[in-house]
Amino acid sequence: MLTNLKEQPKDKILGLMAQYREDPRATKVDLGVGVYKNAEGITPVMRAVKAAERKLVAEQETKAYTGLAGDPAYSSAMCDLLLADSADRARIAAAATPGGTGAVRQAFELVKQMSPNARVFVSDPTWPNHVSILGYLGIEVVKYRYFDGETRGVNFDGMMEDLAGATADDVILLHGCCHNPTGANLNLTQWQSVIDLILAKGCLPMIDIAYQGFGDGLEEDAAPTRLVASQVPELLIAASCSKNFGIYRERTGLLIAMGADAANTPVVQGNLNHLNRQNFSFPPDHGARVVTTILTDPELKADWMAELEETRLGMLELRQKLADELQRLSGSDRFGFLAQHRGMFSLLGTTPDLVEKMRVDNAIYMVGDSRMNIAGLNENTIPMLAQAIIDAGV
Ligand code: PLP
Ligand code: TYF
Repeated sequence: MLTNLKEQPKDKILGLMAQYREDPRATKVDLGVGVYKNAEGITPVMRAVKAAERKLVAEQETKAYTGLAGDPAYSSAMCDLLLADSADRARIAAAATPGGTGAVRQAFELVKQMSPNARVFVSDPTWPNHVSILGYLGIEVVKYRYFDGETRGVNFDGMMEDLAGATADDVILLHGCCHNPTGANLNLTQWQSVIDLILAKGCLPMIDIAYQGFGDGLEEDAAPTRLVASQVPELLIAASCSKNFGIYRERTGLLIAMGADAANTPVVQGNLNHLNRQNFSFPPDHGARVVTTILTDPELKADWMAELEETRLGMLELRQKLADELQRLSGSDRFGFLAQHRGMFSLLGTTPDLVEKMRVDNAIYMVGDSRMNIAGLNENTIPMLAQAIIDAGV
């Protein structure tokens, strides 16, 4: 039976990681997978995470199963972090998931149950796993214009024109902050226009938020999500703790489903529990417990926020330095968008051929669509990258 299996398409981002590892050149620069790295190229365990883990080792009395939705204290702490007081908690159901990917997957499965004919509108481009999981589940994908190849900002008029095609059966998927892969984001006025469109069409918004705290700050990055939550009747949110807590391999995510009527919340919650049970029974607990420990302890929380803020400011500085160096080398402002983008990524907006040329000639590894992980840079590699970009003729 196993011989019936066909080869599956590989994840290009993960493939690039393997290619990088095999490159013997000492000067190689990894701008591929979306993992934060400090100036030494290390992905550290955050101080507050270490402290929370020590506390758990000392105090945790059981590792017996949690509930199907995970520990309610985790959902509650995460809703505080994400939503603050923007939404009526009585209308909210939530379940812990294996990472943000798990939340995305469970959300799409829920969509299939709720609206069998739903199409999911995704930005062009978007995180490849969105399209891949939707395809796997047999859900129709509609791409909406998003990235403006000229300005490297958002093509907002194009986006709104395309979103106008959504019906009450459909879902509009939005990146809460720090758009992956482009780094280009809507401002709050534009978010309000999207909300008005959603209300007019009666479609369901879904927000994928995987980088809260990596863009303009913890509160600022949550502002669009809160704006949406405070105005729409129904909302799905897939949240990830992988990046902002640096607990990638612990697989810590949360699916939030907000309904119009609090009386229906138990049914929604029951469906989230049911979906977890069908796929894996109980969600991973360790990462969720670490997050809960941090968010409910004022000292740990303050330390986590301080380290996250350092991380965020470090990435902003790298952005600015790269933009400055490119301005110096090119004698033009055409790379200024790098300093405007937010989060871990920027889409350079060049061809796969030039991306490949920079890999071959300069050992620079960016994703084929020209996405760069800004956190992969440091003082030494910024001039190398800038020169390679100019030499390649970008
Ligand atoms: N959504 C987006 C847009 C992402 O970039 C990521 C990346 O890691 C995720 C979701 C999910 O992350 P994870 O499953 O590692 O928590
Ligand atoms: O986009 C990224 O690089 C991150 C990490 O299948 C990632 O979101 C990449 C590929 C993948 C899962 C996560």
